[in-house]
This record gives sequence, C-alpha cells and structure tokens, in this order.
Amino acid sequence: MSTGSESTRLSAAQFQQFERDGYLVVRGLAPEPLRARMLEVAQAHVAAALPPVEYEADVRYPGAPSSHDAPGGRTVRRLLQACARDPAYREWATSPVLAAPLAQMLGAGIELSQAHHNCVMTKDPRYSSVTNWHRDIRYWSFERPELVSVWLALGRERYENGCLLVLPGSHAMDFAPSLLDSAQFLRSDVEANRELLARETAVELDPGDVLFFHCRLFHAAGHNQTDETKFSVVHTYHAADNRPLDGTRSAAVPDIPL
Ligand SMILES: O=C(O)CCC(=O)C(=O)O
Repeated sequence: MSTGSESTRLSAAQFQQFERDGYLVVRGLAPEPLRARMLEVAQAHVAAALPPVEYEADVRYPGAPSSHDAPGGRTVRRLLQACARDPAYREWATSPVLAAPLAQMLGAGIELSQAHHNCVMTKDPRYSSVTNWHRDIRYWSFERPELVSVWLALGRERYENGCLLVLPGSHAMDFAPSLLDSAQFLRSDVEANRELLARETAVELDPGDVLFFHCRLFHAAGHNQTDETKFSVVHTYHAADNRPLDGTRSAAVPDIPL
C-alpha cells in the first residue's frame, strides 16, 4: 500500500464507509522506514522538549496538571509545527499515498493546513489527561466545514494507551446548543446524547496504520494506562477551493499544496 498514489486509491466500499461513518482506517499505509524515522525524531524531541511544544498543563483537559510547575506539568503533549521540525514529517504529510484518498474525500487540489494539528501527539504513561468528546472544526475557520485529518500511528494504539475513540456518523449530525457545553464539548450528562454516546468505538491501530477522519466527527481519548509513551502524527487537509477565512488563525500560516 505504500509505493504510489494509484495503489492507495480507496475502493468504492472504503469510500462509502468514510462517507457513512465520517472516518476510515487504512492499514499499513505509511512506508516503514519513514514511520521508524518519524518515531525516532519524536522520541528525541520529546526527551529534549524541543520547542515549539504544548505541555499537559497547557491543555487544561480533565486530569491535566494545574500549572507548568505542578507534578507532570512539563510533560510534552504535542510537538507542534511537525512539517518545519524534520523533513521526515513533511515527506509523510505531502506523500502521494495520502493525496489519492484525500482527493476522493475532498475533491481536487488538496492542501495541507499548517495551522491546525500539524503535530506529533504524545501520551505519557505517568501524566496524561483525558480528551472529552469534541469536533475539531469548532475552532477552525474555513469557507466550508469540509476538512479531513490524517492520524498516523507511530506505535501501537489501543484502548489501554488512550487511542482515539469516535462516534460513527456524528459528522453528519447537527446539535442543538443545549447538547454541548460552553467550550463545545458534547455533554455526557444529557439524556438526549445517550444513544449517540453508546456508539463509542475505539480506533485501535498498529504502527503504520492511518485513520482518516472528518472535521465534524466527534472524537475523544482516554488516559495512557500502560508504561510506554504513545506517539501519533496528525495533519489536516482541505480542498484548494475551501479557503481559510482571512484574519483567522486558520489563515495564519501558509498551506502546502500536495
Ligand atoms: O488525546 C488525544 O489523543 C486526542 C487529541 C484530539 O482529539 C485532538 O487534539 O483533537
């Protein structure tokens, strides 16, 4: 699956699955030497806390340390600006193996947003917070809410180490404001959300597997309960005719055409 764009075009069944569920897993999509290189760089950059990084204390998620000086407060949660960090990340993010499926999902002229995600997400076993149910589009500003993120597992991702959880089909649903909290997280204390929350599906990945997911898909993640750090690379894409809105954070960094 990793030698050229034609070989990575989605089958009709895969495309329909993405349209229906709002996400799709493609196994073994990343070339092995590139995956190994990205993991090696990520481990070194986390060990050195090489800037720009986001710390656990910065996310303010449930279970996060209350300040940088609290125990675990300087645990790296995200290595930001992945494409500028090492050529391996840019090679992966602009790879033809991604261009083909993304064009099927989004249309012609795929561009990589450097403003959103574009990071290595890490989950430390000692200090890892919980990410509640959210859709990424809530803080992004584009002409249309049509973006797809590509989540690459650099190592094994299981429920136990805090893999991504998704609510299949939620990308196609609309939500009354009362079903969301003030930060637009899906409320789990509301009866009307119960049926949807029962759809929770753990996206378990092996090294090199990729999850494509729509920017309107509700997703969440738990603690890392193992004794090894989890590393995932995440990038976000849109079609060339779906522009980031001028003056917003989404337009602050140039996009990269694939
Ligand atoms: O905690 C996680 O791994 C999930 C992160 C996430 O969903 C996000 O940053 O949008």
